[in-house]
Amino acid sequence: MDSDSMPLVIVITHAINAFCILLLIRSGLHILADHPMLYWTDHTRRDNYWLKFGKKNMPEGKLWTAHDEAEVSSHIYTLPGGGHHEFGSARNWHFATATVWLLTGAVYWSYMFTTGAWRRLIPTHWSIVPAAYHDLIGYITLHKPPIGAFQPYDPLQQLTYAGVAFLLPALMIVTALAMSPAFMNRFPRYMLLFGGRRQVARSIHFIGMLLFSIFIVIHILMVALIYFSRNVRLITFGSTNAKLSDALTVFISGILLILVFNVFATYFTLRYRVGTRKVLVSIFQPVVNIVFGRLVPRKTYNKNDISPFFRVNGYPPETEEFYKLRDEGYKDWRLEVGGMVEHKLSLSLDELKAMPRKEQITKHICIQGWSAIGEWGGVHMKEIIARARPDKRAKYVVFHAYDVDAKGKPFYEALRISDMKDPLTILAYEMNWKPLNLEHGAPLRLRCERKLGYKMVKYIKSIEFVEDFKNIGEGRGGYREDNVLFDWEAAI
Ligand SMILES: Nc1nc2c(c(=O)[nH]1)N[C@H]1C(S)=C(S)[C@@H](COP(=O)(O)O)O[C@H]1N2
Ligand SMILES: [Mo]
Repeated sequence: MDSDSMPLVIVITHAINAFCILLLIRSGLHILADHPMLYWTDHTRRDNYWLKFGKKNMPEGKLWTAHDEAEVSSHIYTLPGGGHHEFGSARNWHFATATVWLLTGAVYWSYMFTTGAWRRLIPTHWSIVPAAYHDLIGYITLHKPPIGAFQPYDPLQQLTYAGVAFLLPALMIVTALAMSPAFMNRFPRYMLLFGGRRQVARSIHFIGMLLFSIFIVIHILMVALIYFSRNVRLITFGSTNAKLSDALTVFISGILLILVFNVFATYFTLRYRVGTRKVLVSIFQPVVNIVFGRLVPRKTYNKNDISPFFRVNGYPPETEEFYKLRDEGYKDWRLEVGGMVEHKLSLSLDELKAMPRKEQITKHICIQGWSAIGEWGGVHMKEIIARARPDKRAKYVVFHAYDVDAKGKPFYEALRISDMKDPLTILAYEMNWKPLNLEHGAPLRLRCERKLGYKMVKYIKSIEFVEDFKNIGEGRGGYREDNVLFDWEAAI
């Protein structure tokens, strides 16, 4: 056998990639399980999906929420596995791994393009197509090509690898960006790639995952069946001159390491929920902050774009205090504004309605995956800030709500004061030109269009300006961050 070699950079990036891809697929499947429906439209309803997993059907005539639609997913196929409670961890795994995967990809792509090594994969002549077809027929009819056919790859292999190493990752990145509310609302033209529809990007991202999975299965089979001893030397030591026993030891250890890591990842994530969140978030948060943190939303829609159906998340408050306010048409309800401010405020609904009115038609993106377009009418947050005059030291605004969970913990979310200056950050008392109804957050809710839905607090009770949020709730800056381990930035 002629000696052959594979550059060490490729050996290493290939190994890291194998490690990441499995984590990405498994955490991605858990994310999907939290809203197990895929659509081609952003007006998501419970009957206009093109693909649905699970058997749940929501009751007619009774209030249900998108959280009720989440499916429990298996610890084997998904990371970490479990119900909605662990969905935040799944996302944290997905984004932390994606960060490592992107860095690895950057090293790999830089190497390929700066050294001319791309010629190993990217075809430069059309003749590769018939040659690849010839190979395909060969494989289908179970004819093993001679070893000399691999220089270093045979044409079919070269085409497939080029697709998997360049096109498919690019597709995953392009569709991932289009799912971020911050990115989507800042770059509406980019969204035209997907007909302006985020759900198209989400569906294609899923199909990309399927293509990766199909590739992985066939790839493993082929390298195992065709000249395995050559392949295993190349992917471990980068040279066909390596000793087979050494190569096998490294290869088997690598596979075991990946399997053990996956088992431990689930165990640790469920056993040390908060600690795992901290580590994972610290990996991707800086990247999210740099890439998505400064994107000021600008996209608004027209009256004809409004969705006929708008899902609900979060049940209306069930406290005596709130029942009384609700039953009396919120006449005694007051928005209390306090914390580090010069002027504390206590505003009735009529006083809020007397302030300059702002109206906007925007697309809501829930972290779970669904979306809908609605009209929101209310007061811009800058009106509140101008009247309350927060202290210079205050950095965050905390929105406290009336709803309390079964353990007695109230809903709240903290955002940056700078987010309040966005043209699309309002306190809405109106939806689709009607007074905000009970399900969608009466009497007042936040709209901050660069964020995912969970930041947009409904049933607002008070607003507090603070320097830090570590003394509120569990200190992670929001009810969802505290309880289901979502990340704080809520931009992707
Ligand atoms: N007070 C409160 N606000 C909340 C929630 C909640 O449970 N309680 N859920 C959030 C989530 S996860 C989403 S997606 C949106 C949903 O808004 P909608 O019910 O109007 O669709 O509200 C957000 N605001
Ligand atoms: Mo949500």
